[in-house]
Amino acid sequence: MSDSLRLIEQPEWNALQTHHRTMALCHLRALFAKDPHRAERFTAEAAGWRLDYSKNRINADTVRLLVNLAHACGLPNAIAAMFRGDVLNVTENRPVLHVALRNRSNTPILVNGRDVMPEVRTVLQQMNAFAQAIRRGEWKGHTGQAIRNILNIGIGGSDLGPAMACEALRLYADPHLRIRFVSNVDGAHFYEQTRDLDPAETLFIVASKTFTTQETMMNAATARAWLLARLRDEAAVARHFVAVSTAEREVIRFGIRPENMFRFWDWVGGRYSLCSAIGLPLMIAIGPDRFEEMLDGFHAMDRHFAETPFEQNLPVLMGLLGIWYINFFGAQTHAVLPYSQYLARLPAYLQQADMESNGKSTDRHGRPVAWSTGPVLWGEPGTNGQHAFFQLLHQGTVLIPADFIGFAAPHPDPLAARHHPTLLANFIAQTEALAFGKTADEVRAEPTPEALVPYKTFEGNRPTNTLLADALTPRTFGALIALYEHKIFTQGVIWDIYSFDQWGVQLGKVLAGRILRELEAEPEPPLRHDSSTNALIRRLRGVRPQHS
Ligand code: G6Q
Repeated sequence: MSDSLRLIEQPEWNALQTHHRTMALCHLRALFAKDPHRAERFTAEAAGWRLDYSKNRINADTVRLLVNLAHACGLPNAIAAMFRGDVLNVTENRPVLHVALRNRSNTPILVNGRDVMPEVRTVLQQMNAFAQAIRRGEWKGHTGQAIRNILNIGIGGSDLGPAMACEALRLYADPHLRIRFVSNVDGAHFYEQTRDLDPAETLFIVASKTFTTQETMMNAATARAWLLARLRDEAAVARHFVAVSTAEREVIRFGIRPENMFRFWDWVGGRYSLCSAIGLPLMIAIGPDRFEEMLDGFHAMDRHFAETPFEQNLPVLMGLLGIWYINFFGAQTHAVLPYSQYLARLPAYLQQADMESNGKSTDRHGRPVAWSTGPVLWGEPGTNGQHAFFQLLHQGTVLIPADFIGFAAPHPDPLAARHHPTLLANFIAQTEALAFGKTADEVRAEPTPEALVPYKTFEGNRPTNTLLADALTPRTFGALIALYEHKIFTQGVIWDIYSFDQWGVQLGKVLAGRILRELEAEPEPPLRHDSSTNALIRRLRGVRPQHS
């Protein structure tokens, strides 16, 4: 995009506005009736995934105009710049190179003229050796017992990815190992995650890029106290703590040996770090081979994103469809609905990936944006959501585009497999119902008393994407996460915002530091906040435990 023309001044944007006036009046019923090949026309495949986007309020012109916009906004150059290692995270002066973490080709990737691939491979080997030692029971705790419990202590990007992935790939995990996650600074989280564990067979992974994050450092200190209270020997720390970080000095200061530290680099953003050493709990759970299969899946989607024309490019298409609804239909939220219990944490993970990346209101020239950017992303696994919030999707007053994610193959357990046709029937039925609804005449013909007809009528015309893979494997899982990462990238480029910083989380952190001092200081210091904040601080100073 040229400096002089902002997004909404582009002729390609205006063309979409004009086109929207026509499309806003079209119903999906009519679009499907007109074109018997519509499903085929609007389906694309990559890296084990099939995206059917035919149940969207689009025609061939919509796709053409959206692709034109992507070109006008410089998406091809932006993709090339990311893979080249350019400094895309300008406000933090860093390249954005999560694609290097799963670069399975022999192509070098340069940061400041230096190939980062040898270091990436070295850390993967270090993780591999460590994961094998734990899985084989060779890594012993301080008292000589094998490790059975792994607790990851981290938050945000150092928690959500591995926590979501361990759940997603549970079927592939070693059932003898318990992998748990502690993130919240609420001490109840640590307490509940450890109360039934024996410290002698517990290993803590302290995962923090900066190794200064308040919550993580507090949980790590508590973990240390918990361990030493039972094992009563400082030397135990070396056998029960490892670190994943970029900050060696802080790691050593905590008492973790450098050889027990797994490194990553400042060019890996927290919410894009699952393929780095942040994935260590996952590698321990599923083993190095499965972890590498996951990296292969990520890489396959990376190549697809970098090399495929936009008309067949899954992340680009999904990004553009999001732009279509957010910027032209005024949608403010986007639902992600996996029809897989294993993907229960996917919406929470994508909430961070998407909302922390594209929840911005300043453009890349420091000006306020004059268009909507990232939506509220939310969701729950199907079929649970159907019995909860789907009412609003079907008959509410807001337009909510939704992604339905499903898998063809049944669960390998024969009893669980018997559920699969029912799961799939619901998966398919929902997108059909959302698109086509039910007319008043159809309701009347049921027959239905006239007074109830308006309540039982479904307008339809509610857009969905269907994402389908053969099975949830490490490979398809990796490809799915990369798909969403690149969708987010696509949208950030078009909205002309910096997707890889997160200044919006700073202010609250700074204020919390000040308020903590005010809560704990004796006597009460002068409070100079507003009257609400002052009153809350006074009310909560010196509160003691109340539970018996
Ligand atoms: C992610 C964010 C943020 C970060 C956490 C944890 O993109 O930067 O969620 O991951 O604040 O930070 P540390 O890893 O430094 O503890």
